Amino acid sequence: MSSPETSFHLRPRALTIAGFDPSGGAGILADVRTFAAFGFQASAAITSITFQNAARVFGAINQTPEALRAQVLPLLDEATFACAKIGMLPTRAVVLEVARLFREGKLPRPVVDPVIRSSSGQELMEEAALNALIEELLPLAYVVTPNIPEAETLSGTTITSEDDMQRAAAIIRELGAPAVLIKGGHLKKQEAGGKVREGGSPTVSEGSKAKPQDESDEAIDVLNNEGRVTVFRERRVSGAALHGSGCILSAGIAAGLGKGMTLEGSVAAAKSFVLHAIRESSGGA
Ligand code: PXL
Repeated sequence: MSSPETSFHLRPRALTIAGFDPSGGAGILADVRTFAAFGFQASAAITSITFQNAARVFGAINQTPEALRAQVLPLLDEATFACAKIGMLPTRAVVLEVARLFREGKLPRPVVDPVIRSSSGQELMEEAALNALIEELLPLAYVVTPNIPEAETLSGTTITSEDDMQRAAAIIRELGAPAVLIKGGHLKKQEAGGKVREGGSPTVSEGSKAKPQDESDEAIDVLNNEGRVTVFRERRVSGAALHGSGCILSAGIAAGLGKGMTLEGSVAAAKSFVLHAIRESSGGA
């Protein structure tokens, strides 16, 4: 019989390059938990050590590009990674180094979670890093996964409806990302249109048909995969805002891709994993 350690070393490998949140809610610890749950051996390179709790971020010590490279290179010497995700990138220099590492060709195309602010509202990325992320990293990504405020920043638009989400996703694709998933958790309740679908089954949209409805109790995510739009509709879990849910989602998508699933299938699998985590954290079944 194999011990958990033995089987761990037989698993496919997944890499996260992200920030460290000591609370374990977000960042690398959330990614590692997610990769493990999807059956991967997780490796991690830290871009920043943050000081925070659920209420606020107190500060951070960002890593240098050299420290980041020094963490990643020894891993590449001995392992082949099935999937990768990128989270918090605090500085322009770190963004450029990450882009360089991926361009060197030993890593699979990453899921890029463009972490700009913490859920408690503090900046986690310096302003000068954003252009580098757009210019250098979006074209290397498999998919980029902004939430609504991040999608507004990337697209330069205001998002208050499902139509706006679709428009912003197309704009972010024009910036160079082959695929974009905009997470609608921050969309105001009355602005999400359409019918509630149980189980989060995706509906393929044939255009912009969103109509605002007050009754809507949905969380909507919009995926634009090389021009093919899929809208994921999920019943909103009332009162739920799980610190780190964006990290868990992007790690879960990377894991699905690492298992050879389609992007649409990976997003659906990651979403149900996040929903499970939200239900657990809010004491539900
Ligand atoms: O959820 C965004 C996020 C990502 N990565 C790190 C974080 C946070 C939010 O606080 O701390 C390290």
